[in-house]
Amino acid sequence: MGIIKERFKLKADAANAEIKDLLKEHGNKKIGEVTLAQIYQGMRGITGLVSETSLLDAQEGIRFRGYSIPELQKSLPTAIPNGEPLPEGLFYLMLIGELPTEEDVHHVTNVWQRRSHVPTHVFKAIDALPISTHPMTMFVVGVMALQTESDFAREYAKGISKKDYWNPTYDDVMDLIARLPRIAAYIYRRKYKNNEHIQPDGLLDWAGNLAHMMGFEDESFKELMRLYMTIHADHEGGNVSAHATHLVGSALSDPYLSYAAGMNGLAGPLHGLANQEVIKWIFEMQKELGTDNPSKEQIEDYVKKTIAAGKVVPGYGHAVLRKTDPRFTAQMEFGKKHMPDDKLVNTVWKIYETVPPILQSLGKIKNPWPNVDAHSGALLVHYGLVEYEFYTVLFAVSRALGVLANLCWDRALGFPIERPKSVTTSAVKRWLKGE
Ligand code: AMX
Repeated sequence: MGIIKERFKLKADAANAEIKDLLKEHGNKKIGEVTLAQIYQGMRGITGLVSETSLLDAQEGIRFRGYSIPELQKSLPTAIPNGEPLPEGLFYLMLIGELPTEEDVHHVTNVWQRRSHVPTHVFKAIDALPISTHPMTMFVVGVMALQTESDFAREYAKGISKKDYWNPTYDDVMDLIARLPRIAAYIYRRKYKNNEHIQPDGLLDWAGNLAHMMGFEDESFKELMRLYMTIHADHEGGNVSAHATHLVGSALSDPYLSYAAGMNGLAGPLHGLANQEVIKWIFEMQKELGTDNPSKEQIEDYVKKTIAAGKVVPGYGHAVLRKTDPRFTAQMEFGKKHMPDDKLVNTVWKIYETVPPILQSLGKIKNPWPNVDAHSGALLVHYGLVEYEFYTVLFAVSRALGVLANLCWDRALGFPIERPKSVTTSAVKRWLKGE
């Protein structure tokens, strides 16, 4: 058994015993109340899931196993001195629950390198789609084609004990994460770079290799990919992509099926697709105003026009967060360090100064502050990654780290099939009448 798998098993056994005791003693304690409004309004505020990898505080933002993004930037191993964290380290932290050493992180890099071979039929499945297909559709089709490789599905068909579900799940998770950069880069080069592909570099880390295979050799772009893959990885359990992966996994669908389901959710404009929507919205604003350097007043007018047209301002607002997203701030810091004079990046910062008071003045928006998607596109455009329909694929590669580390825990903790109760409005009316 590999060393990380062995450590995970030890941690999972200890957690299982702890949770058993916890439920024995406190299983009947009430954790909250549910109002009628909540069940009609997206279950907002209802605690109904366990997700060990990260926790979101409405004011402070995300913490991964207790560590904030700035803390991780200080304590996770990097590829270059004083560089951005390696996402391999974040995955280790989410899976094992402890900060990794340099050696642990190199080990994860090596394991993913070894497992990264993508079978030919996956590329053929992607090639069967018209070139106009959205990159997220190509991506999910690629993941689904890869499902032929599932250890879990094979072992389950043979007849595996419940106690051992975690084991082939872990192997599928490591294989799938290892192969995603190749699939993503293949889609990028097929759609935008004349179908001319770049072979992986066996000496590079996971995110560095993704940049390389996409055709970006600039060291600071590789650093951006390391940061991007780290900050987009997880946002506790209730967001659409994490919840959908967990839900489908609860039916014992294997990690490929579960992750594909989650990524279909990430492809929605209110979730992961918002990163492409932000840049599209800024490009449209620039076109309409006839300038690539709009003033605050011009931005203000454009924002008001967007809202008056019944549309949302992409990149702003959040279902849980109530302050500026620390993932936005981390990208802003990266911008200040690497491209302080970039016009588009400066426009993003001007939008940040303009939008919150306007949204606040509407009186109905719970969070007028920017989320992760408000910034990411402008950094990518700076390096020449202008094909914004591709942005959600990068988000998806990163999100694999969180939702799949979670899936390992779901199977190791023996979580059952998820099946909340639903009601009809007629049933609600009868209940209100006391019938
Ligand atoms: N622009 C304009 N209106 C907005 C808005 C925005 N950015 N954010 C929220 N609102 C509106 C809602 O549409 C809603 O209007 P309604 O009552 O007329 O239907 C009202 O304000 C109250 O919404 P809320 O409770 O504050 O937000 P929510 O929890 O229902 O939705 C979210 C959260 C993210 C879907 C929403 O803020 C939004 O649509 N934002 C823009 C899209 C976006 O950036 N999504 C990415 C989120 C992060 C991610 O998942 N990657």
